[in-house]
Amino acid sequence: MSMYGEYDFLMIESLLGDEERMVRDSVRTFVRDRVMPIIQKHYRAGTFPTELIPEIAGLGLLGPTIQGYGGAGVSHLAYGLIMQELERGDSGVRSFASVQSGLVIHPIHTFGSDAQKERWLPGLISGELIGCFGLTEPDFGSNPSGMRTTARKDGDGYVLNGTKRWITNGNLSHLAVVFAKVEGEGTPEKPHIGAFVVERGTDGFSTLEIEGKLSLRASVTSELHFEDCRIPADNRLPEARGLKAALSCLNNARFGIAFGALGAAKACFFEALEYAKERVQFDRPIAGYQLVQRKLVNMYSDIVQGELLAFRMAELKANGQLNPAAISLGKRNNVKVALECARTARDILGANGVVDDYCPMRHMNNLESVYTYEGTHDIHTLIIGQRLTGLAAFSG
Ligand code: TGC
Ligand code: FAD
Repeated sequence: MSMYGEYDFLMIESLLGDEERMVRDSVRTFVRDRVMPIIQKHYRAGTFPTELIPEIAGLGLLGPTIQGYGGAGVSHLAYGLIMQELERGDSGVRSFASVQSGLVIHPIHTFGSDAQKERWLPGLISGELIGCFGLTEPDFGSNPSGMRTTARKDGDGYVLNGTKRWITNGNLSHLAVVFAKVEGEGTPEKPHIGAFVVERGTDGFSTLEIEGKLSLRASVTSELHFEDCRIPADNRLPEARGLKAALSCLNNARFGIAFGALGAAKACFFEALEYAKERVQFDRPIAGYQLVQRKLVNMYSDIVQGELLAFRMAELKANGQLNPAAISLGKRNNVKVALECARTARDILGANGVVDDYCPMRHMNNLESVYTYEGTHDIHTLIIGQRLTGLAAFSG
């Protein structure tokens, strides 16, 4: 079921072009037929459904906005809708695709040389190569500028040392896009940050999967270790200059999350709506009680407003006018909406809401990670606050 058709009071469907509708419908069918039957099993086991990777790639969902190298070259709105449909299934499946597209394919496409693009993009887009994005470190999450990972120029290569933590797709990856301070570049107080592609199998590079997650269980999250890890100079992305390059990649991923989170919210809303119409207490369906209707109406209202925000973001992005503060507005608002919808849906389902035969608690647990990654809710509060006041409140 969708927010379209009989539920589309604002005729949002009419904002979609034919290609966007087709893309959305094909991903929706894929999620219904291929993700939903296996997601409970993977979530319980704490495994990512790697068996779906060829189909995800076959549908053109990896690097879908890229023109050339095998990319479908779809619109930004279509990209957002892909993220939304994937996250309707599970945030872990959306994370897999958004990291590969927004944080691996995008930086190589934007900051790489022609030779680097030829070398890695076709494999990443066809799903034969999986990548990850290493920015966060154990002691530097919200404040990546403090990173300790270093790259030292040594002959015709660089030697990397350091640790990246909380890295989506880490243990699945054939290559990692890693940010490091380059010794001897910039000033001692503010060393230059560069981006490097490190391939699995390189001596001194290892990955360790993080166990015990109660959120995003159907997603692989890892630590990346670099110990005197020597890579060829050709593996440095030449156009990635400074932290700005890393932060600009986040714009893409945050844009996708603004759409994606609403997919999780919709899944929760429709499950709660159906349940409330069926569930009888005190001789009436609970959907007939005013308090339950208010919960459903609040969910619906928040989702529709979030959707309008996301669609406007896509419009601005298509025109090259989407600024970081607007992206923060979308990520911050829509993830909060989704988390609240998941909690409300869980409530409407009563005791049934706490088991994984129903989706709200799985989505709720996932959304706790989404609330934190790609800039925490409060970091986005501060980004918007800075834009409004002209004053940065990130540090004392
Ligand atoms: P600051 O001095 O503000 O900025 C440094 C330079 O970067 C520019 N800039 C941006 N450029 C493009 N897009 C953006 N969004 C940008 N934000 C900042 C800025 O203009 C400046 O340029 P220049 O030319 O002056 O050098 O940097 P700061 O160190 O004060 O930090 C600002 C802050 C806190 C907003 C930033 O560090 C931040 O966003 N922190 C949050 C970190 C974060 O989001 N990490 C995400 C890691 S990846 C991840 O979570 C993947 S989850 C998996 C999935 O997506 O599924
Ligand atoms: P911290 O920065 O320590 O923040 C802790 C708390 O302090 C938060 O509430 C925060 O809002 C608050 N806080 C911090 N600074 C301020 C301030 N100045 N003012 C007010 N409050 C503040 N990273 C990657 O690089 N690649 C990935 O693929 C990736 N995948 C991830 C997958 C998962 C499942 C998770 C959970 C995280 C992932 N991350 C990834 C890391 C993620 O980006 C970080 O967790 C996030 O940026 C926050 O950093 P932190 O966890 O160190 O929290």
